[in-house]
Amino acid sequence: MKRKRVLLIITSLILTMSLVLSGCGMKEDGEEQLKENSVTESTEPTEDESAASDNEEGTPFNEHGTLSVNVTDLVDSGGNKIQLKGMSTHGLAWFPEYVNKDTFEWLRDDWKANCIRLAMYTDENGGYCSGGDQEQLKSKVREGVDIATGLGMYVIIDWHVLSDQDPNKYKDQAKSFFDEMSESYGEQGNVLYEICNEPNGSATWESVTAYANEVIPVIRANDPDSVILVGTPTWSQDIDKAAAAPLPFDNVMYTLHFYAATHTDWLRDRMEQCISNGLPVFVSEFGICDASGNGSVDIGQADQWKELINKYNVSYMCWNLSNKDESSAVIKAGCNELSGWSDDELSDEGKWVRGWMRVDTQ
Ligand code: IDC
Repeated sequence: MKRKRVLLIITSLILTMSLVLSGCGMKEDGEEQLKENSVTESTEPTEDESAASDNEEGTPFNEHGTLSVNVTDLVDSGGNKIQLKGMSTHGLAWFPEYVNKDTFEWLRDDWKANCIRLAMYTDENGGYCSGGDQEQLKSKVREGVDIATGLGMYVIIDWHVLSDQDPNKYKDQAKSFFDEMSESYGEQGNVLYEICNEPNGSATWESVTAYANEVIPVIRANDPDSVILVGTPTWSQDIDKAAAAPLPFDNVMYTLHFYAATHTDWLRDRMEQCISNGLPVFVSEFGICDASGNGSVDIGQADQWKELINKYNVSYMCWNLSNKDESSAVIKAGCNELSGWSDDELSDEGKWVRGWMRVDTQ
């Protein structure tokens, strides 16, 4: 009897232990499974999640997700029209200090900007192709993209062609630059690429087309559906040339730039005409002073631009985020604050454009 009881106890002990052990085994497997899943989730975020990962609810990207172009409209992931609005930096080589979290966050929260344009000059002094430190400039661009991404804002990487006139001049550098950038940000839905700021001088729509036909496929290989902005001849005023011979790619918009004290009815008429003819237009740069970026502002003309731009829900980015002593700088010369500007610290253009962005929030 005694032996039997001991045997029974031993058998039940063995049974219990094996059950416990197999239970542990199952649990471990289960845990492994969970871990595997979470690793898979975090290494392969969907396009929308990747930029939203560290931004709070209610940020522009969190609300609108990945953008695309629907005929003339920029639309969000739900297919609703969206108007991007915000500030363009001055040249990143000249005013790098404004690429910081406090500045972008202030623009987002106080000005109600949802987008930042990072202007990287190509040919001016310190430009990417004219003696600038390329690694430093690229890391500035990356810093700007990362800050905007963390804040849930859209961001435009602008290859700022100006004195080089024809974008073909530095086409090879543009191709490797955009290859690198789109390889890094191909998974992010908040990054837009502007492949040439303002073709001018000898650049024709044919030469811009030839350039775009080489640069856009480089971006598309890494980032098949991001929105790409293309500058038009005569400092991005000849959108009518683009309307007559648009590029053979999806999710492309054509840029129109204006300076209100110089460009008036005739350019507004052109914009309206082109949009009515089906051209997707994006105002990736404007000022309310004259085309030199200086001189006095023209509020009357600026108001007419604003009305037209809002009528067609066109996106608008203001030139420029700096305290340079010129009227297109939105911060007064002498004010060295990087955020939290009072009205007194803003230029006339700064006050006017902040008012526009804040009133027409979406
Ligand atoms: C201007 C800057 C000025 C700088 C100059 C360099 O405001 O501080 O010295 O570039 O050439 C544009 C250009 C933009 C110009 C701006 C005003 O895209 O780079 O910035 N402008 O001239 N197109 C029309 C006007």
